[in-house]
Amino acid sequence: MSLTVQERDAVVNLWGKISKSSDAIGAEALGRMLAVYSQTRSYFKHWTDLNYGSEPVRIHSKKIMGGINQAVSKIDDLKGGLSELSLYHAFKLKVDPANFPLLSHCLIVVISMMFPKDFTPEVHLAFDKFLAAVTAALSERYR
Ligand code: HNI
Repeated sequence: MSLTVQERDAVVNLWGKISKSSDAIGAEALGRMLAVYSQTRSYFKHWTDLNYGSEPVRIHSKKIMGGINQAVSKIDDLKGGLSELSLYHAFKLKVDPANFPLLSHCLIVVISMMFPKDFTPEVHLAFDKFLAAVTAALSERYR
């Protein structure tokens, strides 16, 4: 499910506009994932506070958004670009890849709320496809 040239450009263009807010986007999205899909909390039991707005959530969300930033910069080779991160989630963290779409969904919700003018239906579609490709790339090294 590869992105068309127009979709690719729409993602890169959106990211150019919103990435300066990536700390805020990430903290909101991760906080929501942990609140709404509470089964995801099981991977973060070692944190002192998993609640929305907490320090560990804010710190970790920066790492996740670093991963999204890396994905945008490797948009033409997501499988190669995210290979190490996929291996890490598969064999070190043992995160069930069924969780990746849950975070993707929270990211879509938060970006659409924070950037309603930029998040047109076309951009929404392109970004959704991009996150599905990120999920596929992150799931690639599980086997
Ligand atoms: Ni994920 C660590 C990126 C989804 C559970 N994760 C990271 C790191 C990055 C990252 C980057 C830090 C790596 C390092 O330290 O070298 N994670 C991403 C991205 C996505 C994602 C880009 C999806 C778009 N991770 C998820 C999901 C879960 C998840 C959906 C579980 C529900 N990730 C983890 C855990 C860690 C982690 C657990 C280690 C956290 C810690 O504090 O030890």
